Amino acid sequence: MSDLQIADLLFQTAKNAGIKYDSVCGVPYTALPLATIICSTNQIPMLIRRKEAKDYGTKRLVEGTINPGETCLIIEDVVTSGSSILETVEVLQKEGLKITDAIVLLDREQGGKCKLEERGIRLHSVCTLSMMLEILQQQQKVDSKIVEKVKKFILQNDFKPADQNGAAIPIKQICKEMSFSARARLPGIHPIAAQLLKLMEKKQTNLCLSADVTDSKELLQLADTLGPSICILKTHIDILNDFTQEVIKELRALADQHEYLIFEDRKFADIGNTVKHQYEGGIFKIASWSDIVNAHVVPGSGVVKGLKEVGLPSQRGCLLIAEMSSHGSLATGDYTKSAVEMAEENSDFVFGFISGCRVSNKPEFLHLTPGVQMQAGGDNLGQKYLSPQEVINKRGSDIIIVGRGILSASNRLEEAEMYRKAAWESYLSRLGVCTQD
Ligand code: 5BU
Repeated sequence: MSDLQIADLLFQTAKNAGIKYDSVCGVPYTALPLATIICSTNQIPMLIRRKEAKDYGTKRLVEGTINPGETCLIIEDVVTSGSSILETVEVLQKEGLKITDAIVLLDREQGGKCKLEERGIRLHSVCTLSMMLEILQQQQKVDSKIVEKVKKFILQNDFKPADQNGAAIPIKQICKEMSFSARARLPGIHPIAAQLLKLMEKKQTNLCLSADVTDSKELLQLADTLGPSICILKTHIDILNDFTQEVIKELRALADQHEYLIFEDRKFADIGNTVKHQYEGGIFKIASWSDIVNAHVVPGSGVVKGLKEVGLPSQRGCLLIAEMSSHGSLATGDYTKSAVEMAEENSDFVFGFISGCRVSNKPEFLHLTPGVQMQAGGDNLGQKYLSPQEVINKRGSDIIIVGRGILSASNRLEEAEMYRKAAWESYLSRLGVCTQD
């Protein structure tokens, strides 16, 4: 394969991942010609990192036009532990540049991806060692014994350099995935997602209360008592018998006091122009007080575009309904896939999903799951329940949404605390030993 073809593969990988960048820098030295081809073919400004500063003239470590605040894409041929990419990243960051992504031809799966993610850099590879192995096996270029040996090697050597005691640990054990606070620091993360992830870590809660009560006094009392235990208070504002904007004012003040977000579970599902009015106006004026809203994807992307026109200027966030908890739900398969695609195309406004399990592996998207009770089962109107452990630990969701499981208890606070602890412990156990951050 020629350098031209490799450069094109790298460029296309960045394009497919939807990465936005202003310049490109190749990690010296092997990736320099690749970065050069990418930049000259596509008319992108190029930066060159010198490994040694010149001892005459400008003494610059980076050549090219540096505009602090701009984003530079890193290009590399092969990544092992990620150290050489990080060396280049540090030099560029010192110059005031932002680094959000790196593209490599081959990820040898020896800790690089995790190490970079910890520093807020996403690694995209054209190929991984495992993929290469599979191709070679399919083409019968290697026998199965070698395949097994290499697979074992990858598993054993996907190392993070060392733990606190200096001992190397297989990466798969210690870094199954990122912590909430590490995700909050991901470059380009939606501000609502960042705020939410931070407060979740601070309050140690991934519990969303579904405050499905019809009396505003009861709603406010719930918000005040359970506020410290929750990360989100979910409302159905149109079920209140005595709604006034005064209630909203008090609800908002409690949200700020107890540091949780408000999520009006409005499930918008009309054409863009209509949902825009529903979101902004009417008696509820949802956009003026609800940090988060959600939408069905059944109308197509117009629904998100309409909501975005209202929500984006005031930094609101949206969740797409990728799956539903109810029996016989039609939100499955290709429908769910389309929801994920729509979220990716609108990630300036959409920061996650309502779903029964993790539907996207992008750590910047949050997953919220309704239909949760300690005891599995359901109600007599089609609701289906899973336990917090099942939802968070096994299905990889981030936040449990609980309504009647808490509301029907004689001591709601005690019950909420039980759900909070169960969901939080499931999250910690999902992280494995990667609880340091
Ligand atoms: P429950 O009392 O825990 O069953 O309440 C669940 C809440 O979540 C309730 O407000 C529903 O409207 C909401 N919900 C749901 O149950 N299932 C879904 O798929 C979606 C929302 Br979307």
